[in-house]
Amino acid sequence: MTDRPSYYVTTPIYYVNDVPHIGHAYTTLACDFLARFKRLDGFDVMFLTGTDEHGQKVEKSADAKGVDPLSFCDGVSSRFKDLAEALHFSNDQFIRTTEPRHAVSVQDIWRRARDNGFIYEGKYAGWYAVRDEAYYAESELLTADTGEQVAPSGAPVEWVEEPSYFFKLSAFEDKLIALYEDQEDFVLPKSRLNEVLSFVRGGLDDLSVSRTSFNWGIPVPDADGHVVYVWFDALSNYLTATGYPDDSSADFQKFWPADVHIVGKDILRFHAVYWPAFLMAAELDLPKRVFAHGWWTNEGQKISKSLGNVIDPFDLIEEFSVDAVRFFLMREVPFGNDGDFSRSAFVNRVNADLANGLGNMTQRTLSMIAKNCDAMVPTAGELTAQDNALLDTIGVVLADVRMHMDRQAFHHALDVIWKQVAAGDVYISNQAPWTLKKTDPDRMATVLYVMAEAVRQLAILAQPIMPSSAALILDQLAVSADDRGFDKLGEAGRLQAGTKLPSPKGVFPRMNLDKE
Ligand code: ME8
Repeated sequence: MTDRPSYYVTTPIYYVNDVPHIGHAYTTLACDFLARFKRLDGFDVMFLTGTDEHGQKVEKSADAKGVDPLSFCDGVSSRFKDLAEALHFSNDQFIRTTEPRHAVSVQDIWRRARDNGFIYEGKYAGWYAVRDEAYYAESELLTADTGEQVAPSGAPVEWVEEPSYFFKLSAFEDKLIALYEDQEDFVLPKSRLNEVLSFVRGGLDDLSVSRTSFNWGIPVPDADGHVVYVWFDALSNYLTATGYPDDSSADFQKFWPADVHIVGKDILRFHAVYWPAFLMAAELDLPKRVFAHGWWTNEGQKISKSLGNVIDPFDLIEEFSVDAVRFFLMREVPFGNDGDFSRSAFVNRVNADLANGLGNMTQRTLSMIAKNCDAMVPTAGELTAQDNALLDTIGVVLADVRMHMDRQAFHHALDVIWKQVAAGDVYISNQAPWTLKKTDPDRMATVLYVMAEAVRQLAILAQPIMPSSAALILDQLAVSADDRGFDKLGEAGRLQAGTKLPSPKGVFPRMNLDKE
């Protein structure tokens, strides 16, 4: 047992009606960035992702392919696992809602809510959008260009009438408002709280939480013919993965309640309204935060299969590199805002910050050391004010980076680190070790030592966003695997003069705008 603090971060579980695209990669990447950061910062982390496999949408997709739902789910779910591998995601678990342990968990939450008086039998008559797996009130519907009534998301709706169990959502209006008021930062970014509040203040109708017109789902306990509504089923995954309902489970005790559910803005209502209400009904602790990020478009257009402009993350990784893709997605757009993917923005960003930025700084430092210092960490003489200024500021940026990571302001965290890359660039240009080589070799050695130290610390800080490239840099500085945690920033992990270094290799190649 460790007494390290714990941190639990989750992605949405993705529907298996469609293969993974850049949007799914984005959310999981954000969680991976955070999980890796927390691990290096001394936390015991649980990072969960997975697939959402029940419901009418998945059943219809399987039917359309002429396969049984489970075989269909097996196929698509494994593509999401491949994506996790391709993007070097460090998830501790990959949950599938078709796993037997999940049915046990969902049924347990259901029974608790029911036994507390929050679930009752009735009949649903109203609008349903299969694409969103969501019920809509008549007043929420919009009229499409075709004249048809559609959901606010644009999804087609159908009229549904069936026997159903209802969840007494209406009983939670005041409790939810109190939650948003008391638990500051329950919803981030702050700007998104308004839409949640206005939805709740507008009055909450009871929610239909079982379906009887199809059977691809988890059976409702003690109610023949009913399957649990897919969102009640899906949201419960966050508990299942901790070992719930076994409340003696070490993971449940350590990791529940979750620190943050990171989701796209499209599913904020489910996470910030329904989920806390279900948990309150079952008398379970509430997650500490829901962060809703923005939406990616492709060269200005909505990403959709019908427009044929889906960005395939596997293609991007193949053409560029995993770390370039990871870096671009987190660095380019403030986390929380919408973003546009464009090839030119990608290439410009990666060339500026990686090839010319950290890459160039690393390359210059290591190749000068290889040529002029017997391929060993050089011996530093007395440090000047400029030397100390560079090392001291890099040594303390962690506090700022941590503050931004704790609020999921990932772009700010990267900005803080890349400001130090820029400071390193200014330092090396001012000190011009290539000139000192002839005039003052001892001073050159000191400058190169300071640069190597700067690169070491920046690479340690870059590990969560670019694990492979940062490892390649740290390998070239002969930093051992045990010396790569954040506790080794600053003085604690200083490079030792005389340490033999391997031959330097380029880490970030320049990218071309035109396709080869
Ligand atoms: O909603 N830009 O699954 P889903 C940014 N199964 N993010 C995007 C995106 C885009 N263009 N497209 C998709 C579901 N996403 C439910 C979740 S959780 C208990 C159940 C990301 O497959 C974003 O995170 O439709 C969004 O919320 C999620 O994929 C929707 O995935």
